[in-house]
Amino acid sequence: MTDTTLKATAAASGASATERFLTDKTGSPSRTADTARVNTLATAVITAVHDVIRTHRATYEEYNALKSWLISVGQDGEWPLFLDVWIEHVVEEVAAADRKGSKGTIEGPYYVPGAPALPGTAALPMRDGEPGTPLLFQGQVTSASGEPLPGALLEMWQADDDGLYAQFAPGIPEWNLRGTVVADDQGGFAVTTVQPAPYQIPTDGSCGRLVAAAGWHPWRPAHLHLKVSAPGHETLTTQLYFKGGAYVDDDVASAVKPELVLDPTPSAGGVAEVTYDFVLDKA
Ligand code: MBD
Ligand code: FE
Repeated sequence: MTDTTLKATAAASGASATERFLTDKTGSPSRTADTARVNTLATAVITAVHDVIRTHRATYEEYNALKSWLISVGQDGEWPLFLDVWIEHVVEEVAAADRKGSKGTIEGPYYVPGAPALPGTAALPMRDGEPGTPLLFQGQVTSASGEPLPGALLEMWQADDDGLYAQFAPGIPEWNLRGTVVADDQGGFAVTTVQPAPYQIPTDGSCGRLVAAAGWHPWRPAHLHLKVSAPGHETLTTQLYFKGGAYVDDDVASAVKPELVLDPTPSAGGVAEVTYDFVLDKA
């Protein structure tokens, strides 16, 4: 660990993720909600739960365990984590069914808008001696019809070599390993960063308790997060993984796709290099 005195806790990262969601993503659901649609979805969810109870002959003890666990998820601020780990991948699958350009995947709970702007060739903000294997990540952003997209934005965020995210774990500079890269006049980018470590769901909160109680594991494979955007095009939310890395074939969040796995080549000076191009659908 880079810092042994500060520990990431479920309650602290959960509170930050909940606050972040409430700030960025809560529109006015009541203004846009369609009664028939709410009826359809809410009835279907409730009926699915009834079916589970009947099929598995769930007991009062289990009902009360569920009730207390659901209460603790809220108390720990872990609704964003729970939903993004175990539910979001299916929402993304349905939303992206007709996409023709690059594959996307889930956003997860740790995106923060407004990361510092950087030129197309740049290093992500990092500490002196930032631990981890240096990585040169380069490529080009084009439209589905093949035209370069000059000035496309690549918002990037990632965990550090301890698997921790700035703004969701203590003791890390605010924008560490977070940046908004502005592609060059050919849509090109060449970003220097470090390879992230796998991410472990906090073990001291309600999601960690579920994982332990069910005999699952709490890990996501190492990944880079990106939102790639350009005027007139659909924003691509994606993640990139590392071939052969731990948990690439067993992501707790089910968010790996074969098209999203990088295979960097070691090159001079211990820097791993990889090229990955993005294709954006027209809006
Ligand atoms: C992460 O870093 C993440 O990307 C997801 C999807 C869920 C939890 C933590
Ligand atoms: Fe992540």
